[in-house]
Formats: sequence, structure tokens, C-alpha cells
Amino acid sequence: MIDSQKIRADFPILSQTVNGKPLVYFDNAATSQKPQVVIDAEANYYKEINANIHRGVHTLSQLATDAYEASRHKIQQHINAKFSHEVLFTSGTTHGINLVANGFASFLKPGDEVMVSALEHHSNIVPWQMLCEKTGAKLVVIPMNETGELIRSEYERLVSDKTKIVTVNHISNALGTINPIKWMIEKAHEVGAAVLIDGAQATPHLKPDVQDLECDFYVFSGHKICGPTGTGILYGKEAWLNKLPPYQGGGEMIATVSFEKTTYAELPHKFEAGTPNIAGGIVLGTAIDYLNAIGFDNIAAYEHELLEYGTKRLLEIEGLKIYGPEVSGLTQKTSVISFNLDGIHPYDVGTIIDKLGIAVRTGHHCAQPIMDFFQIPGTLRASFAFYNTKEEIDALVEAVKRAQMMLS
Ligand code: 7TS
Repeated sequence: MIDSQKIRADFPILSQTVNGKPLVYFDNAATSQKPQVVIDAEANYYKEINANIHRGVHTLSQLATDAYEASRHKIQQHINAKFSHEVLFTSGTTHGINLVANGFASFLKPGDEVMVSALEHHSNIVPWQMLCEKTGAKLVVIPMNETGELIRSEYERLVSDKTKIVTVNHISNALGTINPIKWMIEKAHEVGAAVLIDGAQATPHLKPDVQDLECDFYVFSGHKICGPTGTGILYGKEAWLNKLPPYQGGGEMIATVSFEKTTYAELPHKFEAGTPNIAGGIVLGTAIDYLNAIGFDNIAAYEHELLEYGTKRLLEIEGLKIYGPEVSGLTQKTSVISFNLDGIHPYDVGTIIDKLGIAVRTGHHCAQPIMDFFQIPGTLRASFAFYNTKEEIDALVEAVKRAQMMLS
């Protein structure tokens, strides 16, 4: 069970006022807030053990290296990867996707196909388009339906032995749709295609099991799971990571260097050139400990309650339309509500409710193709976390009603 008042006390930012009103932070899909333990862990790293890693014999360097590698190990266990060297530190989801897309340039030729879904964030579209431009491969899109779900029969029709990689999000950032990734991975593997799962919006709500999923790559961002910005993880199956060429050249990713020939380091170092975000990588482990102490089952159950309550309350407003899979009993959805008021631009509503202390995201949410599908300029998106409350949802509903009155 979640005791939201107790949890809220862990997050110093939540007790402030914005524009003279108590802050209601409903932009969790963009980034999560940070608990005091995470803020302290970052400061303590710099106060106590700051040093460069993997290169010094001195004590501080070893302490920092041990803490960084312990965090990698913790993340390996969290996502149930087989080996800790399958867990690569990145600067975020975007970095992880670009690393894989860049590497696939070595494997593709004209006529090959790269498959993305209609529900993707731009981060999981543009790197693949760039790859296709570079290699002559074709970008194929799995279409979606009116309730914001991927059309399974179309996926089955489109996936073929030309498909070399399928890349799809676990959960859509713009609509909250939970995609049937396990089934999709199975289908892709039947034709010999690799699969990358963009877990940026899933990891705040659940613990992915990469061995159970059998995905080839799984990427996510630390800042969306109570960790620091500029941190992220790329999980890759050992065999794939051995096959992929390095992404960046530099220090720490080499075995030997001479002007004639350089050989690369073993995993994971082959993909971790230069001095990484050491503090961030360590503190990401702290954030994961914090979430696991609350428990992902508790988080998911509580957030689902917020989703049900928020959906019911918002639909009481006349002329309010929710986009996404709300009709299927909300079972295929996380705590994201994307909506519009009839005849009113989302930006105008967002601006007014900000004056009332409420933070939601407005716009296309870096998922323009979804907005084009619905023929809208964007939506208002309220995304809930385990530290939000039903009272905050009531405040959102009142604020949206007020905005509607002022704008119509
Ligand atoms: N993929 C998905 C599904 C996302 O939601 C995001 C960020 C990214 C990739 C990129 O993550 P980054 O950490 O590398 O930037 N999504 C959002 C959002 O919905 N609002 O702001 C950022």
C-alpha cells in the first residue's frame, strides 16, 4: 500500500507553491521528481569519493569504480539481465537508441527493412530514418487504430524476412498505451529480426524482465525513474553487443592503441568511451533502490487507481475528449491521460492552469505522427506518479473547468 503523505515528504520540490498555488506536478512522463535520498547521494558522491573510474590505483578511484560497478550490478538484477556487461550506461534513452541504430548501419543493405511503430517518440523514429538514409533500407511503420493501439494483424502482415530490426516502445509517452511487446518480440524472432524496446515510459511503472521478454535491446532513462538527468541504460544481449561496432572512440573503450591499429575493450567498456556521468550512474542505483523499497506492485496498483479516478473525473467535463485506449477498461494503459477540450487549443488551457499551480505538458509530446493521426495540433497530457494524490486530480479538474469557462 502507498502512503502518499509519507511518500510526498521524501520529495522536497512537491511542497512548494507555484504562482501562489500549491504545486500539482502532473508532468511525470517528461521527468520525475527526485527524493531526498537521491539528492543526498549525488552530493555525497562529490563530498566523499569523487575520482575518475577504471584508471587509478589510488583509493578514491577504486571507491568510485566500485560504487559505479555496484550500481551496474544492481541495475542488472533490477532488469534481470543475464550478465552485468550487458548493461551499458548511457546519457538516456535517446543515446541508447542512437548507439544501436548507428551500429546497425554495418548490417543493413538496400532492400532490408527497419520497422517502427506509429506510437513512437521522435527519439525512436529519427535515428532509424537516419539509418535508412545511410543504408538504403526502408522504414516500415506498424499502424495504430482510433483507440491508440497498434493493429496486430497489420504487424503480422508487415513483418517478414526483409525485416532486420523492429523497434517499439513498451508504453507510449503520448497516450499511455501498453504495447503487446512480448508477442511482438516473438513474431520478430520468427523471421530472424532483432528487437529494440524503448522502455522510457515503462520503467517508471514496472520492472522489466529482459530475459523473460527475450528482447535484444531495452533502453530507458534514469531521469524518469527518480534518478539524475543525463543517465540511462542500454541493455543488449551479449551476442548482439559483441557484434555491434563501437559508437564512439576514445579513452577507456580500447584494449590497445597504436597508429597502425586499435583493438577494442571487452564489454561493457567497448561502448563507454570517455569519462562517464559517474555520480549519475551511481545515484541511478540509489533511485532504483528507493523505488524497489516502495515496490513496483504497489506503485502500479496506486497509479492505476489514480488513472481510473482521473479518467472518471475528467470525463465529467463536457466537451472533454481523452485520446488513447480508455475504452478497453484501462487495462492496456498506464497513468497518462491525454486530452483536449472541444474547440480550445491545448496550449491556451495549459497556460491558464499553470497560473493555478498545475504542471501538465501541452503540445505534440515529441510524437507528431500520433497527433497527425488524430488530426490535432496536440493534447494536454496529465501523467501521474506514485507521489500524486486524488486531491491533486480534483484540483486539475477544477482548473480545467475554469480554463474552459474563460476560453469559451
Ligand atoms: N522514448 C520515449 C517513449 C519517451 O517518452 C522519451 C521522452 C524518450 C524516448 C526520450 O528520452 P530522453 O530521456 O532520452 O529524452 N519523453 C518525454 C516526454 O514524453 N515528455 O518529455 C520527454
